Amino acid sequence: GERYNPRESEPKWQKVWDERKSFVTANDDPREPYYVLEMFPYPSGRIHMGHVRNYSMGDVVARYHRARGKNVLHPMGWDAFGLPAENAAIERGMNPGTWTRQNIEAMKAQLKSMGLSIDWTREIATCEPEYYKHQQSMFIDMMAAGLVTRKKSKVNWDPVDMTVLANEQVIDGKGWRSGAVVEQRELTQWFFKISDYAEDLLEALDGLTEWPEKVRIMQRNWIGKSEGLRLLFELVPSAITTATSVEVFTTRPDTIFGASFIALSPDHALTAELASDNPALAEFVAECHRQGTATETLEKAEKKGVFTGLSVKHPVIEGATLPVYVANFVLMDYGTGAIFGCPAHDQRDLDFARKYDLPVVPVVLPDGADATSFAIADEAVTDPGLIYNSGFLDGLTVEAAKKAIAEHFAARSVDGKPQGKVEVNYRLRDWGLSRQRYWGAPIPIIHCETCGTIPVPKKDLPVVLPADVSFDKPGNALDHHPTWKHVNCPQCGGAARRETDTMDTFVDSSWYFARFTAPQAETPTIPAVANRWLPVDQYIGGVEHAILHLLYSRFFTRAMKATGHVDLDEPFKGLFTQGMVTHETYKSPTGEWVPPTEVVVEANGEQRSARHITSGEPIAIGSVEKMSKSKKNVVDPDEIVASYGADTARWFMLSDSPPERDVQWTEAGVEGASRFQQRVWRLMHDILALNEQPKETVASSDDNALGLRKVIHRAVAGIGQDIEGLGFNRAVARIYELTNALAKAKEGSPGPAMRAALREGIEKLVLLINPMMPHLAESCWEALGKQGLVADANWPDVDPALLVDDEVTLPIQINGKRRAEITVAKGTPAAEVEALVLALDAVQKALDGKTPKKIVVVPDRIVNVVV
Ligand code: ANZ
Ligand code: ZN
Repeated sequence: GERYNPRESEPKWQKVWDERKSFVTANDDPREPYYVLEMFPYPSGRIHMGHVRNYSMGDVVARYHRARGKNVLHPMGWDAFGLPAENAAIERGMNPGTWTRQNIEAMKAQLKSMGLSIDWTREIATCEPEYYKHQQSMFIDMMAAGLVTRKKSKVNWDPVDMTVLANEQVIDGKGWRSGAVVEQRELTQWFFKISDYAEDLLEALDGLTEWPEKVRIMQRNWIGKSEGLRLLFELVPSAITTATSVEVFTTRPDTIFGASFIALSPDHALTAELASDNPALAEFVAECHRQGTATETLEKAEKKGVFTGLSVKHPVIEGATLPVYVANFVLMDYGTGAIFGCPAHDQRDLDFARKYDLPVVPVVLPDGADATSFAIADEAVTDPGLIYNSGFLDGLTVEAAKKAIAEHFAARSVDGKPQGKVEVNYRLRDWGLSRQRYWGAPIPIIHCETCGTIPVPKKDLPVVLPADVSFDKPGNALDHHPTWKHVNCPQCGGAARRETDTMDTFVDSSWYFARFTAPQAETPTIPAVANRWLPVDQYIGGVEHAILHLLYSRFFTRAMKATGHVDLDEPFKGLFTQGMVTHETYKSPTGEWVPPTEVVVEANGEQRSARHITSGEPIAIGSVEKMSKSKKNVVDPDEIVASYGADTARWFMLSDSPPERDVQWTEAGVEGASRFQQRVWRLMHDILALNEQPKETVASSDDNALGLRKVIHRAVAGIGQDIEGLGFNRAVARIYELTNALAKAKEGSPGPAMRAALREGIEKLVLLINPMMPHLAESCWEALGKQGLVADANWPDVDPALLVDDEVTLPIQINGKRRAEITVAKGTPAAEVEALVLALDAVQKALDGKTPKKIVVVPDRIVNVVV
């Protein structure tokens, strides 16, 4: 028969789906809504294999639920603002918008060639005024609702990209894009008050039962709730300050008897006061500022400090004092910006104490340790245990001691205030959204000398980015624009200035899922429509977004609720984070990375060797790594689609590994997928040639046909369950099994019942492969002479009677020893079983011509033969 030709059929079906608007979704469709969404791509220029994997999974879910009769929303758009466009524009002397829109066109064509069931009429690009206009309008609403503030703050400044970075964009003290060492600067910035929602965002994690546990843990840690004590230490009077006390925040007040020093942040008010008269301290503070604010930097840096000359009274040891230091590891924007150090039970404090020769007194005795010999070496001990060396706390557990000491300090006072106060702290900071860059949504604010900071009136929205910008000078091109920022104040009419900061691109992606529900609406959302679609039933994307994007979206949804744009808290009901696509790496004799397209790999048994495709020089096969441009181990989706077709690429992406794990792209794997496609096509033709129609029932006397029907129905039920549980690789495995069963049953000359079962099987198989290989499925469907498109067909029905396992295997014992077994229909009468057993070869042999004394058949259980 003829080979299946994906190059011909794939574009053909894509055109048919387009023309028939097969995947256009109506908001007023009465069927049950189902919203599946993959994280929208950044329009970098080309799609990569990670996208192919992500969108293949989403498409299986979308097509499956369509087939299940749901009204499926499966949209796509572009996360189109951001630095790379600006950098590319600078390099190429192009406007970032032109670059971005070209990329969108190219990538859209690539996505279309994958045959995804996307409603393209809902496409949005966050860089278009039609989109960011609504974002600006919501910013103004959020401002009115008290969810936006402007404050001076220390920011991470990327000296190469000349922009502020969020803490999360600072990796190992360096800018995530530029790699430049990040500095600290003080700037007036716009913030969303995400910290107002810290407790709610934390508590609601428990309800997100369809999220991966690891993502919930990451968010929990990011929010970083800690319950502790604010504790006042009385300063020993000194000529160098008028201050009388220092307040610290601690989560371990139970370790107070082990305290050996106090440390202030370099940014603490008292530090500043002391530094004005203390050059050594001033120099240390300056050094800390050069070090950067990123948490990671601080954690890795050597713990250092300077003694201030001050000391405090020990709050529980009569007559003792503790020295006060300024230390580089104490942050100003957490707790009170001051700590007490207990070196025995905190690693930072221990490192510090060893450096400055401070006492190390253990006060928690780990379970099983001996009080007389227990000592601290290089590692602080954080294991649970009982308090000792601690006066009235001795013998208590850590938890009990925390309570007891909190009560103790609550009852005492320093400076006329309670000495101790229980307090909850969150690590989560407000979300700084200001970016000093051109390619982002303008923050809709006007600064007037007389009236202050005024939101742009909604009738004047959008505040459109000017297209005529130049990137000659580093920094913000909006700021350099000759006219754009000069406006009249909407309030007094006087000369005023536009805000030139633009919004962090994470703002754009924090609500796009809501905009998809009514992408052309005059308002940010149509609340009734958004509420009907949201939350997204299944969201799929990379785990790299586990914290930022997902947390911001959760906050933004709450903010949209507070401002009346939606009526829900949680945007994503189901979340799935997929693994990465990996590939072997290759290196030339000179140590350069070589792309897979230039390598020929030969296998000789276990031994594999590689050479260069043209030069023939030996190539070293390296480790399997995430596909990346830097290691050149990338495979271009376009090339794969051109040579094997989209269905093959999709099938392979889904088949080889569980979706949460990494999948290794191999030539052999792709070829296997391609062969399977041909196999289905041939099988379909072979069965078609049998020229039989499926039948609803089959006589139970036709065991083989009945057996095949059971295999078919079990496959249908199992594959449905697998897809619902996102076990795509298991679904694929079952499809292979079913295909094998059909191919086997077709051998010989099947009778009419079997032919009917085969026809039923192939028709169902086509429906089952449709979510993964939709083009092949349409071609088969057409060849089988079925009405309409398989894209519109229902998921195959399962006959529950065929799922019942109605056979039993009975062990056969001869004189008490198990000699054989027999499989019969459940409930087969004893006499019938007896006859079948006696006819068995194994039984005949064991009897050796004798007649059995007795045969006992326990129906459906066991057969005993006594000779
Ligand atoms: C004394 C102590 C003893 C502490 C001990 C820990 C262990 P979490 O749990 O992450 O909230 N800390 C408080 N404010 C700080 C700041 N601004 N910069 C740096 N460190 C600060 O951490 C709370 C603990 O971190 C607090 O409890 C404090 O050290 C320190 F055996 O107090 B602890
Ligand atoms: Zn004014």
